[in-house]
Formats: sequence, C-alpha cells, structure tokens
Amino acid sequence: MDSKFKTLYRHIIEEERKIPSASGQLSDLLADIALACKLISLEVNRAGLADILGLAGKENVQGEEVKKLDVYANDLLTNTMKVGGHICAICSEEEETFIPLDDKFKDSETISNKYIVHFDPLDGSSNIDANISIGTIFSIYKRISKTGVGTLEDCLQKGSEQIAAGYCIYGSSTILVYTAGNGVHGFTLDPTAGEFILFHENIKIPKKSKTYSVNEGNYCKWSGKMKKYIDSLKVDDKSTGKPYSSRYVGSLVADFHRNLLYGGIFMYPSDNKNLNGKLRLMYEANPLSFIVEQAGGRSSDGNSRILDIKPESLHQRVPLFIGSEKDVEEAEKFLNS
Ligand code: AHM
Ligand code: MG
Repeated sequence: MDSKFKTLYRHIIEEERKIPSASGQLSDLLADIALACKLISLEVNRAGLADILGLAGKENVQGEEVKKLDVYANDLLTNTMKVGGHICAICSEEEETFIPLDDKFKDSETISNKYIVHFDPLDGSSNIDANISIGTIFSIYKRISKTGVGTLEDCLQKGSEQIAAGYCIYGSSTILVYTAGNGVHGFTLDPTAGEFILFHENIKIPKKSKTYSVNEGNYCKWSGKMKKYIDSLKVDDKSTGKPYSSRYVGSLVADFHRNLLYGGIFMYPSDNKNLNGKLRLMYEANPLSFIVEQAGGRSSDGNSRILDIKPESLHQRVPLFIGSEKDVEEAEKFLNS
C-alpha cells in the first residue's frame, strides 16, 4: 500500500505487531488520545468564531456553559482515557494531583489498566486569541504496581521509562507526531476524512542548525554563562555558521515542531527568579525529550540528560535545552565551562 495513504491507526497497529508479546492495548490507547486531539482541534478552530458569536464565557447552543479551552481539552482527554479503560492513573498539568483509576475489567484474567498517561492538554493556551499554534503533549508509561488503582510511584517514573510520547499541534493544519520507541512519525489531520494521514515517517532532526529559540527578554535574569552562550550565537563567524537566526513563537509545541523539522535549539533556562526555569518535567520536557532523542537529537537541563532525571513531584519544573545534537552539546559546554 502507498505509505502516503497510511492512517495513524494503521501505522500504530503495524508498529505494535512488530512486538510479538503486544496485546494491542497501546494501540487502543494511542487511538483514544488521537480521537481526543481531533475533537480538541475542532474546538480550537471554532474558538475565534465563538468570540464573534459572543459565546465565550456564556452559553453554547446546547445551553451549556462555554468552558475555557484548556479546561475543555483537559476534560475531554480525561474522559476519553477513562472510557478506554487502559489507564490506572491520569496526570494532567491542569490537575493538582493524579487521578487514580481502577481496573474496569477486574473479573477478567489479565489486568487491563496497564498504563499511566501524563498530558499537558493545551500548551501555550495564552496564545489562542492571537490565532497562534498551540498543542497537546502526552506521555505514556507502564505501571510498576501490579493491580488496582495506580500509585504516585507509578506516576513518578524517569522519562527514560516512557513507552510512547507525542504531541498534536493545532496550527494551519492539525498535525500529530508520536514515537513508541521506534522512530518519530508525523501525521496530518484530513478534516474531511477525519483521519490523521502519514506525512513523514521516521523524522530526523538535523544534527546542527542555525536557529535558536529562547525568550531573550529574560536576558538580564540569566547567569553569566547563559548570557555568554547566547552572545556567542550572534557573532559573525562563517566557519561555524554564525550568527544564528532567532525564532521564538512562545508556544512550546510550535517552537519544538519547527526545530524538529528544520533543526534548531529551544531553550527555557533557569534564571535568578525561576531556578528551575518554567517548563514542567513530566508534561513538557520528558515527552519532547523522548521524541527528540528518537529523532537523533539531544535534550538536557544544561548538565544532565532530561530523561535520566528522577522526578520528585508531578509538577516539578526543569531548565530545558532541546533540539539539534551539536547545538545542545555546545550549550552544555558553555554552561559547564
Ligand atoms: P503553559 O503551559 O502555561 O501554556 O506555559 C508554557 C508555555 C510554552 O508553550 C512556551 O514555550 C512558554 O510557556 C513560553 O513562556 P514565556 O512566555 O515565558 O516565553
Ligand atoms: Mg504547558
């Protein structure tokens, strides 16, 4: 079959079939997430219209209160996960703590709720009103505990334990990118068919780039080493391809996706006000780090590999340097000099 017409679901199933012991549950779970993303995409596209029609903050046509989009996305993902029955705990950036879920099919011989899902339901949501791309980020782990509801220990695993991760970007088109540990694959939503269609199998990030993405408005709050690194990207030096271009949307999924395709380094460093930067380890840094490594890139907190960090709390923040391998290595050299 022509790979141009491969749907996301077919791709996921074919990938899972390569693992002899696979039960098909991971495929179902990824399909549930993809369904939620399609529905979020519809709502994101209608967001501007809701304003024109005067619906925001009031009632929709069914007489229900219109929810903020990030709350809507969170509820939708949570409910989809609950119905699927493959999850023993849900961890969301929008929730204070994790939601434990019991085995829906307790009487059967095998445990059905094998997985834990972490997600940032709508990252960059402050950009919605300006029609800037935003996204959903997700990350899947296998449970450690044996039965019943999931525990905090299940939820606080290192990023290196992820079995799948991905994001959906709601931009000029809706694109879903995922990895299940065997390369990174991208799909575009065909709104007429309602299907994600494969557009790029086995995405590889360029090893070295000419682009950096950082909120340079924070320059005065950075360490001397961080300032030196950014200054070094702006010198005129043909042999190293400098000066680099600066590209910063301020919406992580959009910045990350562009860098994944074209090469680049995205940074959210620590500063003298936020010692651990801004981004969350479990909901943002870990899934994107798994993806970038699968694509041949690199990800670090400036000192160590993001995926090796043992999490201490669900919402912990971490400095993030992620993207093209050589560029992240260079940033690490400056920060550790
Ligand atoms: P959010 O999870 O509250 O949406 O915040 C995360 C967003 C990222 O999408 C983006 O990379 C970052 O915040 C931008 O932060 P800043 O405005 O400080 O540059
Ligand atoms: Mg976020």
